[in-house]
Amino acid sequence: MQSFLLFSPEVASARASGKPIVALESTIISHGMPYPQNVQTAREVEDVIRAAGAVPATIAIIDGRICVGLSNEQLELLGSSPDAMKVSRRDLAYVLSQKRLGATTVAATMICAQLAGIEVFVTGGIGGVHRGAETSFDISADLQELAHTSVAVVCAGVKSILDIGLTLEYLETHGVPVLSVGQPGFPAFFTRESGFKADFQLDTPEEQAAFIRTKWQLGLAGGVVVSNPVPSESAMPTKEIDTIVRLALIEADQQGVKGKAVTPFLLGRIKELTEGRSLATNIALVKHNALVGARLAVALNA
Ligand code: PSU
Ligand code: MN
Repeated sequence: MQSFLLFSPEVASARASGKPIVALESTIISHGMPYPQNVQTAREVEDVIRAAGAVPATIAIIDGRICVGLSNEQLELLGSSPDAMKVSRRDLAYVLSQKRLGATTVAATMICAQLAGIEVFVTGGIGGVHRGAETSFDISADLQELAHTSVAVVCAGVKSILDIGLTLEYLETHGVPVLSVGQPGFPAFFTRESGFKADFQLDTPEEQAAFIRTKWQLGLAGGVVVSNPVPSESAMPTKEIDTIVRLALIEADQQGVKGKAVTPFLLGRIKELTEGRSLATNIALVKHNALVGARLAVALNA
């Protein structure tokens, strides 16, 4: 599997000199934001990580290789190609063997990060248990990956397109700890509060690093969710986002959207229905997560 990895010069040199590295996913670029803001944001997020003393490694599947660290041209290709496939655990072998262009989800990015020896991964929101999962069985593969793969995932919680309570129950069943930063509450992506609490509030990178190290030293494999709320000034009004999410869910149901298309459909409709205002929130929270993730990677490296 190691032979599939292709490191960018920047990431290769960080590995050689033992610098802290932060993985970034690419589905957020290809399926999460419109072009060209997606490419611009990807670059700015990488710069936030560099400024905080770590090295960014954006991960994607290109030409039969798992690329760890992307050039400007590769980011541009990924962000502007409508045929980039959304790649989760199930899809990795297909995209690699067929040499297709693939954007990695949280689950696939965790797999690739672990292969590359990267312990911290920054994203916007993770997948989870969908509303109505008791009949649809729609539970994101991200949650099973968190159960097994030893990577810390910094996110702004999960969107209320999901059943947040059931998502947290699922994580508890699989022994995945959910940390929060700066508040006891588990955030809901666009808003700072979901109405649910995280398991443990750990505010400093040193405390977070000590927790994560201890978990893995105990032989307790699997991920850790580090939930970091969107900065107050960029949060969306709860009422507005609730109304829009309800509308988007009804449309998905009426149009019979199924399987891996569900999450991108809902994300896309939210963007349209908020007339782009959700995009500003999305960009702000990813950058804030990048800062928290970079500091965590530095602390883990110390
Ligand atoms: N949730 C978000 N933004 C995203 C995603 C989820 O708020 O961009 C993307 C991530 O790549 C995540 C994937 O891993 O969607 C989950 O898709 P699914 O629900 O099909 O597992
Ligand atoms: Mn799904």
